[in-house]
Amino acid sequence: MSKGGERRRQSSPAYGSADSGTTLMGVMGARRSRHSARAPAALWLLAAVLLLLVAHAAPQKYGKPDPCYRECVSGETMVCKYDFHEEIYNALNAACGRCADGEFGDCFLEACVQVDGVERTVYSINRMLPGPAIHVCVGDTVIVDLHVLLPGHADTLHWHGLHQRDTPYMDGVSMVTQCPVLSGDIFRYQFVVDAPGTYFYHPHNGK
Ligand SMILES: [Cu+2]
Repeated sequence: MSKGGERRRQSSPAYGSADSGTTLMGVMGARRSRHSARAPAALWLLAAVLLLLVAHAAPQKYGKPDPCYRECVSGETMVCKYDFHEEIYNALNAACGRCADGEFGDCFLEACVQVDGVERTVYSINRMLPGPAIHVCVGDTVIVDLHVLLPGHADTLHWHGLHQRDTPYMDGVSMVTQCPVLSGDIFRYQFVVDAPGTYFYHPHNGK
């Protein structure tokens, strides 16, 4: 949610507006796009499509805080670095305490992935689903080190809606702009955010 131009309050919802902010939302564990390879049936079942949320989601609740979550000032840019650990993870696991037994407060414990309240396996980033929101300002450089921890699988992250004019190889579509990243490998995405708005990222499974 960057605010290019004038100073504006961070709490101002950029979501779905023509505001000058940029927010990248994580949509993991869920749907892969049409052009992605087929995932095992189990994973399809397990992964629910979770879309967009919060315009001003809190900084990453698991892992390091969002380094660039700030009030944007025109001309003041930052380099914003993130580590994303993408792994197969179980929703409603022990991290959720007694969430499934009706202890509502437990459902919001750190690293608890609720999905739709059904135990299942999902792809998560930093044990969050949706993945961590990235809040940056126009002109910021986003660096995401994607650690793929998906035994038997390979993946990429597609930064949906960003033009990537000078960095097309950072678009993140498997077999189109890059080869999929094998499990155990790390791939660095690096690009400058040149447009305000709210966007989402999602995986492109390739194997
Ligand atoms: Cu995509």
